[in-house]
Amino acid sequence: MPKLYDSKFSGNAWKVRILLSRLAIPYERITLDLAKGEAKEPGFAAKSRFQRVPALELDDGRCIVESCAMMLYLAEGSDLLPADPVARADVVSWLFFEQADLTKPLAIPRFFHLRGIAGEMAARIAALQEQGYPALDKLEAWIAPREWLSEGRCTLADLGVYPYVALAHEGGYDMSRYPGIGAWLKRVEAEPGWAPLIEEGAR
Ligand SMILES: N[C@@H](CCC(=O)N[C@@H](CS)C(=O)NCC(=O)O)C(=O)O
Repeated sequence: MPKLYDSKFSGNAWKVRILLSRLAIPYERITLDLAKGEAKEPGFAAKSRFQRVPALELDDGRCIVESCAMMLYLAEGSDLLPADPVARADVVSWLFFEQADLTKPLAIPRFFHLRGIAGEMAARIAALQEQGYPALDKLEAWIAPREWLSEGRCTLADLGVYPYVALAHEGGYDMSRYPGIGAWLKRVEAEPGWAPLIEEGAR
């Protein structure tokens, strides 16, 4: 059974957990405490070369790092990742957009809020939001007249872009500006296998 190394608040790990659940793949979940520096410990660093979660350890001991690489590996052969090269490239383009344009501007302000240091980091948050809002504007322009990001159905594109957009409000983003995104988030949440970031009852 594969092992998924994650952390409680990681949107990148949430992405992979939603996919594992959607594909009904059993796995062992190992949750690290990043605040205690557990991602930097030598045992974990030997598995995850960038010393970050998520990391997916396969039965033969090989480890896949980078959430989108895990998604591509796990979704191979499923209807979430088209076989046609052009359709596949379109789906994958959203994973690149998420990593290049969305993740940091959305995740870092959230991290400052979660750590209770948003006040002292206000200038940094404002600078990140200057990058994040234009990316969200592009996402809104694309999704508002559509139901799904690619292929006219739920694909890896939607599952990959979803987590940090769904969490953006925790970083102080005003998501009321984006009704199209709001409707799309609800569609993703109604998909089979979707699970909340923190399961009900978990502490
Ligand atoms: N591009 C990477 C980003 C992974 C990442 O930034 N992980 C964060 C948590 S979401 C982490 O492990 N940080 C290490 C630390 O805080 O010590 C991915 O998509 O997997």
